[in-house]
Amino acid sequence: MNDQADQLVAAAGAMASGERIVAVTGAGISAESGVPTFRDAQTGLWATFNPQELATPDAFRRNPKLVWDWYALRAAQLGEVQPNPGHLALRDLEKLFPSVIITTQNVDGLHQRAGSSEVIALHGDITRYQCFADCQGRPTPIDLTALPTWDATAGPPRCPHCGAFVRPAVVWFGEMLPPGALEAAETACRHADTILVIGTAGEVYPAAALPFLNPRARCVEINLAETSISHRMHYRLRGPASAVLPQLVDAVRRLRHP
Ligand code: BJW
Ligand code: ZN
Repeated sequence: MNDQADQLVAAAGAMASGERIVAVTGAGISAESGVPTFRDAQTGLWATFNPQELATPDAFRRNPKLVWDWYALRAAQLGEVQPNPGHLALRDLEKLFPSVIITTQNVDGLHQRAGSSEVIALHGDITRYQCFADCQGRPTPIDLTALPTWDATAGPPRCPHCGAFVRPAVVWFGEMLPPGALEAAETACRHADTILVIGTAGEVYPAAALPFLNPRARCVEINLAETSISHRMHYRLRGPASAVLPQLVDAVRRLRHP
């Protein structure tokens, strides 16, 4: 058996002996649905911009139209993509374990669309909007479809309550995570027997710290490549999440329901 096959069997064995699974997912799980990863999201017109410099409140303040257009393009692209076998394999884990909680950094909604029932969206939702000024308490949701049409060449629409710009309901660098989301994710990890760390570079905090809150949990990384947190994993499975996750879930199924 090669090393990868050994790791898969060992990871499946560790998962099968527990009851509570948490997945910490990142952009890599949606890559094969056709959603560019965060660091690969710069193609065409956007190739000259650093995504880390677009995903900040300062960038929006400096150039609201630039940041708005980047998000509008990405939100429009989501209309054309579907959950992939990786998302579906995570959903299928719910048939094998009493508790499966997905904590995702992704803003694409693909876990929810795949049918996973407990999804904690740590970095928000790119298809929702809110007032940049948080004028009616934090955050003020805004239904874009209920706004009067606006001149998109001039930038984002304005909040109907206070006139500030409307922004996507995502979490930018330097901002707090949605109320309760981090606490819920930390609690899930503290109770987990196995934590699957899937398709994330492990460089953005506090999400990158979640797998290590619980020294009792077994951590399984699924990624195309080594990451900043690979060395802290108990098992490392290399390959595309859309292929590796179905293999892992099949192996666990055979152990739980022989
Ligand atoms: C595949 C694959 C395939 C590809 N199969 N794998 C502690 C230390 C240092 C700094 C900080 C710290 N705590 C907080 C900070 C500051 C900051 C931070 O982390 N900075 C770092 C750069 C160091 N964090 C924050 O500001 C956070 N807020 C916060 O902490 O609030 C409290 C606070 C506030 C103020 C002051 C002090 C404290 C908020 C972070 C918000 C991140 N937001 C973004 C944008 C969301 C909206 C959008 O999408 O535009 O979230 S940034 C971006 O990174 C996005 C992603 O969710 C996130 C993570 O990216 P991810 O998922 O890892 O994607 P990639 O592209 O980086 O990697 C893809 C991976 O997939 C790679 O490994 C590939 O190999 C792999 N892959 N194809 C399997 N098919
Ligand atoms: Zn407002």
